[in-house]
Amino acid sequence: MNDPAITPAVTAVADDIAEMEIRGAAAIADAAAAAIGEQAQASEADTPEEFRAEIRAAARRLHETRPTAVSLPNALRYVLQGMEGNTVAELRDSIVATVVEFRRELDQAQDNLGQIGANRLRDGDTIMTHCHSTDALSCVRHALNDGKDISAIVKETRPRKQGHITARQLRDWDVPVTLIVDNAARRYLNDADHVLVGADSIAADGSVINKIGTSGLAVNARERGVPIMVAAQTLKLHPGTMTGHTVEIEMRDEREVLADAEREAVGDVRVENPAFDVTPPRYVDAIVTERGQFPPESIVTLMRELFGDQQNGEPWDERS
Ligand code: RI2
Repeated sequence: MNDPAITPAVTAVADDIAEMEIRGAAAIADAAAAAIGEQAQASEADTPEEFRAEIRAAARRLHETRPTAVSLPNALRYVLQGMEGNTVAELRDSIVATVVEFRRELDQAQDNLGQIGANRLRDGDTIMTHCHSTDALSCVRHALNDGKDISAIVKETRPRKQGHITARQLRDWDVPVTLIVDNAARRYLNDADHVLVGADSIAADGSVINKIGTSGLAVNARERGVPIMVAAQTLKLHPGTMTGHTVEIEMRDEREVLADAEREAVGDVRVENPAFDVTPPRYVDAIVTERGQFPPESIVTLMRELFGDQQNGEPWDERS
């Protein structure tokens, strides 16, 4: 049998995720789910078997792009588990409907967690942010809607400077923003009432896997007595960690760290560029989800409820 046909739309989305043209754990999940929907609609499969094989191949292609944000496999699993029917038309319709439902739930979850997170913020508070997280910003948006004045100290977030996206968004909402380089974070923690970050994955023990630099920020914040709040919808909970697996930390290209001219000037050194790090649960005060807020040590209870204890392979695995 020939390799299953993957549509150009799926390939384009996969490339955009790998290159971080599409980035952020929720955005990646949303784009991947939508791409499976496009695959379903564009499929020219003649048989249900052929159609299923195409969908599985498209999911594998999307899955292999970035390894750390579990929202990606969680989204793909959601959509593929919604695939049902005995004909190509039925299978297609079920996928398209599941993608619509997935997006609705994603938006709803972000909105709900935003309200829960906003309740932790008081009028006049200053937050310190790291990277750009739509879940974290949802908390700020709700606090503003509730009439609270919020100010922000925004970390630049080397090497890709996603802090600029956060700064722009907050300014659009008329939030006073102070942009700082990452190295200045400890100094400015004196002025912060909360550290507010997102997450790419949450492990069963409550560890938070987020943009590189989060763990150092959390340790410093704890030392200064500044509470650390992680905004993460349940799509970020990593079911594999319940069965003892660890979360793979993505290592990205050295060209994100050194431009070509800088590379030459620096000479023959090894450059490492991890995209994420792991913040142990003892440095996190609350994980805010759409299902409520949890001390990190109790997140496993929610994970068991949502995923059960067992994982039996993935719906995109090749079958004989
Ligand atoms: P939302 C980002 O990763 C950041 O680590 C951010 O905290 C996280 O995704 C969650 O983003 P990257 O894609 O889902 O910039 O909250 O490497 O938008």
